Amino acid sequence: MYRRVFALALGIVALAQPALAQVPDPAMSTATSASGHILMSPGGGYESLADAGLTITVVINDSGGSPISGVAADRIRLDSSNPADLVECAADNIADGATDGTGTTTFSGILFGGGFKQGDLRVYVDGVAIPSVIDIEINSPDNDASLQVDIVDVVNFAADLALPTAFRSDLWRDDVTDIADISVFSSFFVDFCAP
Ligand SMILES: [Ca+2]
Ligand SMILES: [Ca+2]
Repeated sequence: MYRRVFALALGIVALAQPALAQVPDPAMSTATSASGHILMSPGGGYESLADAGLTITVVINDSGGSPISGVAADRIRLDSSNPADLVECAADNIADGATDGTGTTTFSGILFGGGFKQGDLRVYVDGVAIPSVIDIEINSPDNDASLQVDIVDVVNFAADLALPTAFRSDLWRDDVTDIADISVFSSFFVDFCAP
């Protein structure tokens, strides 16, 4: 009887070990991309990360540094190092797909949401940040991150036009807030998250 219980216990340990080895360890994982700027809007910016040359490559490893395949896309999210800076539409700004046999996935799509952050983004796995700094600047016509481009954003945008440079409203990113930014803002007015 005792021998059978012991054998059963060994079997449980043997089953448990591979599962433990497959827990993502953000500190052992990496996220890399080129530096640059991209516009985000609740209904989607006008270009994808890939089109902007800013595809983010993520490699997810366990605590031993071994890659983990099959980590679902919705467990891997892109956000600011201070998540309050950017507000994403529900279920958006997740990885392109699950990690492959080398633990790798990418972010290459259009971003959906509001707010602004001048670089210092992170990729989060199960809510924990990978330490790698993603140097991508994001701003949005939804400058107050309410997930709707409305009159509040117009007031903020108009105030910024009086300033020589205001990253929040430099939507056509060239270090100047001018007619080009007005054109971009106007094209996204009343934009909102897809239901
Ligand atoms: Ca808004
Ligand atoms: Ca500009």
